[in-house]
Amino acid sequence: ITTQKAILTPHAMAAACIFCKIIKGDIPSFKLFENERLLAFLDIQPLSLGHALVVPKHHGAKLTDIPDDSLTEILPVVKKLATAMDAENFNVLQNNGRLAHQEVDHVHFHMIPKPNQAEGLGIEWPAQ
Ligand code: DGP
Repeated sequence: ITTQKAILTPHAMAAACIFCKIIKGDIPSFKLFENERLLAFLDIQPLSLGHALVVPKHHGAKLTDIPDDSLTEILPVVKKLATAMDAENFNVLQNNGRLAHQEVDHVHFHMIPKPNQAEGLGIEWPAQ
């Protein structure tokens, strides 16, 4: 039994990264927005209709691995998606590390619309 962890080079980590494969087009995704530095696409396990992910194209596992100028571009894209979806109620979520429920080690911001589930019943979503 070996307890040693495999050590991957940054290049090998990016090569194994599922979001890098989506960015490269090796894995299909439903793209919502793209420029040279960022990609936004629909989450494959949506918590609600329109659940989107915004990722920098450059591989970095956590928020702390991403240069500031790359970070400042992300929130305006999150805002663009929320506006485009008319999401009056939505959560922006960003997990770092396993204990914080990060499953994919490539920085990503969730934009999760909160549809008014009571709408069909004619009930207003309660203020929280
Ligand atoms: P997190 O727990 O914050 O690391 O969220 C990772 C999200 O990534 C999770 O909601 C599901 C999503 N996801 C994982 N694999 C894929 C994939 O291959 N395609 C897409 N579109 N989303 C994925």
